[in-house]
Amino acid sequence: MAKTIYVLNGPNLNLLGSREPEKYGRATLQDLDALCRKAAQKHGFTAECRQSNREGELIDWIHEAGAKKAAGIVINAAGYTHSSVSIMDALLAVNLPVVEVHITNRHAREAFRHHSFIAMAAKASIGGFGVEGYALAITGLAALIGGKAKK
Ligand code: CA2
Repeated sequence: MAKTIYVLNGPNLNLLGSREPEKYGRATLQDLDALCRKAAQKHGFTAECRQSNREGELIDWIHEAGAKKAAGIVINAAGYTHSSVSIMDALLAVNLPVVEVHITNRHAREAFRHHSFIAMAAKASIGGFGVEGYALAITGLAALIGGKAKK
């Protein structure tokens, strides 16, 4: 059975496609999930896509990924990126390969978005490619852990 990559999305990303399209694009969360499933499949993995507006739920899913020995985690913690020591601690605790992804280039935005707690628990970070960045993050994670590309 294909190993699983958890794709976790944080607060407000359920609004993708319906608000601020100039910043976050027109793809919906459903479109994003489909894009991730396709990218994972291409590398011989299954994507388990989840979104929550609650910090504790995101932490529970990180623990679940650890308990189920997932292949890795791709995470856009959204606003929690800049505030959540607890999400960082959970990622460090499960000791899985983590790739941080952001839709926008947070370094080109307000100063408070420049610091990321998630980056401290991640093998790599990517941002500024819109939702396509998730496919790039999955491809990068697969390369890090030795996924099998499918023709
Ligand atoms: O660029 C990203 O992916 C962010 O993680 C998005 C977060 C922001 O706080 C980070 O600094 C960078 C905000 C997510 C808000 O999601 C929305 C999606 C559509 C419409 C409105 C908000």
